[in-house]
Amino acid sequence: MTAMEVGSAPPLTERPTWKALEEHYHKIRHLHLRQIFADDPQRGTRLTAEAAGLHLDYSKHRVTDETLELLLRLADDRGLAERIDAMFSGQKINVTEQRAVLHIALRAPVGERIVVDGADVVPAVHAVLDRMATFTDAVRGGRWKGHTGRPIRNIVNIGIGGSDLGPVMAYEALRHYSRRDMTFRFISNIDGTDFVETTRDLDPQETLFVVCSKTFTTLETLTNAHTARAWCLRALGDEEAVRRHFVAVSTNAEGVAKFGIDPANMFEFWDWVGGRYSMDSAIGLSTMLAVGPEHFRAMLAGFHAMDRHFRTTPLDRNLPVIMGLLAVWYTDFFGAETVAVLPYDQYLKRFPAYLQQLTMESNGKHVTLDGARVDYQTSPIVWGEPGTNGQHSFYQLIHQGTELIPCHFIAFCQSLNPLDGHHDLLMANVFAQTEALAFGKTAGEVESEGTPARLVPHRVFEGNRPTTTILADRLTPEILGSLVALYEHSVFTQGVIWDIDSFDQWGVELGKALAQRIGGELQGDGPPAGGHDSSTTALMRRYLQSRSGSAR
Ligand code: G6Q
Repeated sequence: MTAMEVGSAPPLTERPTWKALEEHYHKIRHLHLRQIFADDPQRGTRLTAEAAGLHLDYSKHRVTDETLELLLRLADDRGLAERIDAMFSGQKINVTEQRAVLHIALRAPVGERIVVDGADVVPAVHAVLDRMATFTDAVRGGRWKGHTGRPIRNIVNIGIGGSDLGPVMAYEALRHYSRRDMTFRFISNIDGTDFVETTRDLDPQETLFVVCSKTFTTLETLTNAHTARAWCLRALGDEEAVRRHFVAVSTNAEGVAKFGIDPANMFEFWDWVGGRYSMDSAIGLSTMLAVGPEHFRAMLAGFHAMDRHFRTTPLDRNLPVIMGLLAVWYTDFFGAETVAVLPYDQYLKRFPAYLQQLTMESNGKHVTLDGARVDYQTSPIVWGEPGTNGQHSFYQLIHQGTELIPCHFIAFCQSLNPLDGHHDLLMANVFAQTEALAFGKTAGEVESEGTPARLVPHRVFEGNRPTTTILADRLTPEILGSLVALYEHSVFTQGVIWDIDSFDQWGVELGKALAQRIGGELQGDGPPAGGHDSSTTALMRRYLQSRSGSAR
């Protein structure tokens, strides 16, 4: 089924497959996980799946076999298998921008053929990877020298959104594998504090800036890059220094040259890579500089293993499909508004922030592919923090609040830092939390512990809180790749069900345009131009007064 055919078919909520799920939801919405587990002693092993080094336990979900069957029928009805093929074969499934969506080509092995507009893109992907590796080896080997002949010790990535969140997350996730005698930093915010605090203790002679911008027009990134240039030239005093201290990652060679970066020092990617899907393109240069080409390629192999699984495995055993369908189930039938992502690994501390963009920028959409207003909820809000820290703050609401919050627990059986006793205790918390969330504690159980009657209601846990557990042996570069690809494809699955374009981001574009206009007014001499509402005008005036020192 093509995108257009899906778009012109009956709207989602009028389809028999959707109606069947609605009816089924009303039948099982009060069914408790205590009952579901009691009815099927094998459930904990039956509702699991494995792929690309990841073990998915989805048994603690408020689903029966019938629910899963109905969700899979919905996926068939939406043409999911055909849409997966359409993505992998380079069709222009980003319909509003008329672009192919081929982050999967970034991790395709040599010899695979993926054709866009008549040309196989895989050789170009590998040519860039090879250039990145050569450059990385030169920097890490001390052969790439700064302007004064000193080796590079500090890498500063300048980028924002998709050109920042992936690199930051990947660097933190793979810090264990990174060069400890080098410093890796990230500047994204236009707030000058970000630049000043990030560069405060760095020596410009030993610092290399990697300016990452797909368009090379983004205000924050260009402003920070200009500031970095001035910072560098102030210390090194010679325009020539830019060649040794700046490289760019972009699709816009002209913009890069205009900025003054030698196009020979530019690493290319392509318009068929979305910003939030670009951490495995040249946008990952800082990651490669941190962990080396071999680990970077291992990460790509992990991505690819999950891609293969997603493309070839029947939908009922397909990890991203199962996760995507469960997200739809809670979002649209239970009315759950958020999903908590809870990595029990300190190295994944930026993973929830990365997933916020991946999920919410992709599926936070209000119209279908053909422009009709949806009458159902699209993307859930994603949030989270690493465990066990979150347990001492917001888990209270997940356990006993009035919101239903499906949670993803992500954990590794082997620690990369095995301190005596720590890891068993960390994992004990994973298992204890998912058990408590599912099964809760009844009033009878609370009473039998000798709790005074007036406290019983306060100490009851209703349970029936759904969780997904994702386990892997160790956090390796391969596993990070599989994990990210798992979420990428789960997001795609949800977008297919909702019939939306998961690959555009008009909301982001709006912000870029608005700030340009007001920025111009604030930097002009006179009072703000008219045309704003009274609140915005008053706020701008208040700001200008304070800035000129006349505010009381
Ligand atoms: C990602 C979005 C957005 C983008 C940034 C940076 O999918 O498009 O987050 O990555 O706005 O854009 P540039 O890379 O073009 O600077």
